[in-house]
Amino acid sequence: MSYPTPTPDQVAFFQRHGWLVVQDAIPQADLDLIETHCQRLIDEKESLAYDWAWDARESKDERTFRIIQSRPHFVWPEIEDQPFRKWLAMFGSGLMNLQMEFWYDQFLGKPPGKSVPTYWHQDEGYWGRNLDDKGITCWIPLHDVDATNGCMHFIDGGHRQGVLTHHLVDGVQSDLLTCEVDEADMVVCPLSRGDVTFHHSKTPHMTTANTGDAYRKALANHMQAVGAGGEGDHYPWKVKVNQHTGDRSRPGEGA
Ligand SMILES: O=C(O)CCC(=O)C(=O)O
Repeated sequence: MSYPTPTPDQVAFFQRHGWLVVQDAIPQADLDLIETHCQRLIDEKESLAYDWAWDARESKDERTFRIIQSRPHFVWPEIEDQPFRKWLAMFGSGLMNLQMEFWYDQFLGKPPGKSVPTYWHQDEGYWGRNLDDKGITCWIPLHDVDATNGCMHFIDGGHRQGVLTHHLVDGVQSDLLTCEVDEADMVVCPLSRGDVTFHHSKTPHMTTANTGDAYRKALANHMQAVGAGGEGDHYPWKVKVNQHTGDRSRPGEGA
């Protein structure tokens, strides 16, 4: 199996809706490799990961890791040479009609029984005005997903409605943000292993809590337009939390 190129129909769908499901995009053997390395991020989460939904009642040493947030690169530097990495930028460029480059990734693991949703947000809400219409994300689940174990949900066409006001999530002391959306336009995207989603950096999206009996494991790959310069010119709600030192800062203050 080889990696697909975007068809004109897929490009038109993405531009209209702000999201796309690509079936059978990633070969199973490549997913096996990604999954093997990401397992270490789960096993050694205390030293290798943040808790993206760090409960405000927990000290740093007591974090329950309701959403494990880490980078495969920490345990697998060769990830940057993997075929799927090159494919992401090619496919994302086609969808955005812009030259896109890989920017950064996040492994997001939701433990069975004690996770929370990754609440509604737009990626630009985190990244700032610098990435205005210049980002795209490819979300790769490492197993079958549906609404019971944390699949992607999108607001259809939401990429055309500007950046919504975000705020920190009550009871959480990490940088997790959320915004209010009209769920009348919500699309739920169950996927089989090998399928992926792409979404525009302004598309509101969320994943549900994992109520299944195994870890929900996914790799989110963020791309930016070549020359965009990364995050910056932050919105006022943006907070940076360093979970190694406990430092909190507000880069968006005064924006
Ligand atoms: O996997 C998740 O829980 C959320 C991923 C996400 O929000 C993203 O890829 O932008």
